[in-house]
Amino acid sequence: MGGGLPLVKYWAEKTLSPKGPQIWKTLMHKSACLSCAWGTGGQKGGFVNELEEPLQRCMKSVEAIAAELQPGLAPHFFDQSNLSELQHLTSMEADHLGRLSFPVIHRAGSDRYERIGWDEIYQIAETAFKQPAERVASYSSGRSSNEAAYLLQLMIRAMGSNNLADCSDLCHAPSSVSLKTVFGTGTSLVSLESLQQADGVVLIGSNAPANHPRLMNELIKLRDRGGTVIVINPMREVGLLKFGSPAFPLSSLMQGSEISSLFLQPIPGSDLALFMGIQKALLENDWVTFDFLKAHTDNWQAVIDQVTQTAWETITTTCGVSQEEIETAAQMIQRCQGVVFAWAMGITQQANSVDNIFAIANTALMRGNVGKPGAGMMPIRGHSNVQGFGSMGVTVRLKEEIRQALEKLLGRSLKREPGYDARALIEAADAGKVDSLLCLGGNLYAANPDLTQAKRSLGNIDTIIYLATKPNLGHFHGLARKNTIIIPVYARFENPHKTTTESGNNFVRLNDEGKTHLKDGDLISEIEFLTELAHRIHGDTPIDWRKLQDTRYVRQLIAKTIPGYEKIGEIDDTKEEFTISGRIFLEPKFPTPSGKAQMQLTPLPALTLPTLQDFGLESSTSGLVLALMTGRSYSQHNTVVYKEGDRYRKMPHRHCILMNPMDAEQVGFVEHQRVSVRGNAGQMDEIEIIYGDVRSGAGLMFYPEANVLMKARIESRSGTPAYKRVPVAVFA
Ligand SMILES: Nc1nc2c(c(=O)[nH]1)N[C@H]1C(S)=C(S)[C@@H](COP(=O)(O)OP(=O)(O)OC[C@H]3O[C@@H](n4cnc5c(=O)[nH]c(N)nc54)[C@H](O)[C@@H]3O)O[C@H]1N2
Ligand SMILES: Nc1nc2c(c(=O)[nH]1)N[C@H]1C(S)=C(S)[C@@H](COP(=O)(O)OP(=O)(O)OC[C@H]3O[C@@H](n4cnc5c(=O)[nH]c(N)nc54)[C@H](O)[C@@H]3O)O[C@H]1N2
Ligand code: SF4
Ligand SMILES: [Mo]
Repeated sequence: MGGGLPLVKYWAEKTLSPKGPQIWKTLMHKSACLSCAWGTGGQKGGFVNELEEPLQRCMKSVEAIAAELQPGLAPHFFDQSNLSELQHLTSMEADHLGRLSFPVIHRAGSDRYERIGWDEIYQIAETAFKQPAERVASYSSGRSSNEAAYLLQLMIRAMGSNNLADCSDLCHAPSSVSLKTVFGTGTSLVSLESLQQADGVVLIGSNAPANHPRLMNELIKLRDRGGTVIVINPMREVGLLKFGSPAFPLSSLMQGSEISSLFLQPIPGSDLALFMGIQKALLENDWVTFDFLKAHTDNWQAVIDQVTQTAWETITTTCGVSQEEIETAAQMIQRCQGVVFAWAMGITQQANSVDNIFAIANTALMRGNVGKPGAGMMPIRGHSNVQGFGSMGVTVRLKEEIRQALEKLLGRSLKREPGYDARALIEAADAGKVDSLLCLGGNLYAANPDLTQAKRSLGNIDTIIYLATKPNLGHFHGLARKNTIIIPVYARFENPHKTTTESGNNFVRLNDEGKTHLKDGDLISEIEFLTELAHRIHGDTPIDWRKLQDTRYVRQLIAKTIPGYEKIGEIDDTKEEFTISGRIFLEPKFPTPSGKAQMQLTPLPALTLPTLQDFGLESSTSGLVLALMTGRSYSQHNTVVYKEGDRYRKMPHRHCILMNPMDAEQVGFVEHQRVSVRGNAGQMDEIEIIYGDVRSGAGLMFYPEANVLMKARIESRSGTPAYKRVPVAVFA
């Protein structure tokens, strides 16, 4: 069971610790949870969701707050620690150093970071970002506010650059691309309210018990009202079978609530075939609602023909799930009045991710499960404000209407050529095409595949400026050629001004001002730094950047230029949090040129794996090749590890590979044996085998450590790496 007693114990431990009162205070602060994009918290108080339902904070929220409440780094920390020492730290050790509390610089040739004053920071930054526009770039991670995101893109675009790489490029970009193609909108079509009216959920490639715990409450409630949950995941995640939530104390203290009505375990990367199978079963049983297809979709006939022409055997051998199980899933979907299709990284971090989502959309449309209450397409977003970053224009795929509004604002035309996304940025830097990089949060180094390349690429950039709350591996390994500056910023609940964030359910929250516990620190707000830098680069016309230090004025610009965000202009007075207009679809009319959903053909993936010899190993080597899924443990937030082990998967530390026992024993391995794992970019040795309920042929390891292994394949339309099907050789 996921959640449950360990969870309650963790709550108690954390909140009764000496830091407890501070954690409680922060939990009660009127601001959105830092952790995931489910988006709990805000003006209604720390513990409610947007429907004012109580007890909506989870232990992930506590974990994230506790990490930001660490003491600051000691003033002489960097004088006493040289880089080679810092480069030996693990992710967890780096995070546990404490909060960044004064600005530092690493200069070429030095063996350490040293303190730097603000005047010099601005001088270096100003010179760096006055380089030719195509040679400057930014990268961002979705923890910062809408206001910071908006200012970042405005400043970079005003330079004439579109190089606005973002963590979403490594995450849900395929969802934005495919939803836009099919429905003319890039975000979830479902609100929380609408989810609560569904009687079916298909949860695909998501470990929600760990990464979006409050979504589990919705699944428990759905099961309680007699609804159906179909889970699709090559790994039988324990919390997807049963989950205990503190919002349901009885079930949590007893056995936990049953989550999945049906659990399907496809081969990693094969979900598209599974969904074509469900479509085939719907078709063969006469369950397709043709009236809906005719009235509300284009291209439906071609999609139906494609399904007819695809043989069952091709489908079942591609996905490794039996026809019988697929038919059961189709029947369950057919019996529901309204089904929400929700997905996360198991779907998006694939070489055919965009097609994957097309296949989910086709399935939903065949039963008319989009454009009505209680049904629809729901990407489960990552970082707490990652979706806000996209809305604010931090994207390489800027909406035409935003471009026009920004052009009016800036009084000049903006560049049309697309900029670098996260992968393109690394490739461009590797080729020596980038001089200056501003990182608004995140860990560009460790989030990327092929850490050797990431390090080399960042080392080709003259100046890198990191704005961050806590030290991470990127600060120590992602060093620029000349100057690397780390600027300590306030966390969301510490900012001296109000900010806003957008949840994955398209709900905008208002975050109150706060105070930091770092009394002797020399920190700055992201807004202050960005506006001051923009002022120095761009002057004060046509934009008075310094005036924008009052975030109320930023919100007014957002209201004028970002579609659906009109209400943000008055939020300071009304305090009214709101759902962005034009995002939730309760009728099957979509913002495409014809008003209909554009169904897409979905070619089946060819899922072959290389041989041991392809990895340069002798054929006599004892070992096997697996499709490795790399993702998060139960106690980490992205590249930041909070705790070494993963108790739910019984992995005691980070250097484990979870395997199917039959796979292991077939080649003579035993549990806890140490093996080597080799990908096409690198090798990890002394990796402990842990047995788990993962489907045969697949394995699971944790990122960021596993990112040394692969040069990931990149999906061409979204730019997102295939982190979830990495061919690796496992050998003794
Ligand atoms: N506590 C916590 N919360 C977080 C985060 C965190 O690190 N920690 N990160 C945030 C961010 S940025 C994101 S993007 C989300 C990530 O949330 P998730 O997407 O849930 O995270 P992952 O660990 O990447 O796990 C994805 C799941 O996909 C499954 N999977 C892998 N391959 C396949 C496949 O081929 N098909 C299917 N159907 N499933 C597959 C894996 O078994 C795993 O259960 O969480 C957000 N929330
Ligand atoms: N192999 C593999 N690789 C992956 C993934 C995977 O599943 N497998 N997942 C991918 C995904 S989905 C994502 S989203 C990326 C994550 O990539 P990133 O978003 O780049 O990385 P994070 O680890 O979330 O960044 C953490 C850092 O953000 C800083 N930070 C925290 N809060 C704030 C704030 O309020 N302001 C500022 N300025 N800084 C702050 C802290 O210093 C912290 O160390 O990784 C990707 N990489
Ligand atoms: S589900 Fe996500 S947003 Fe809600 S409390 Fe947990 S981590 Fe925070
Ligand atoms: Mo993400």
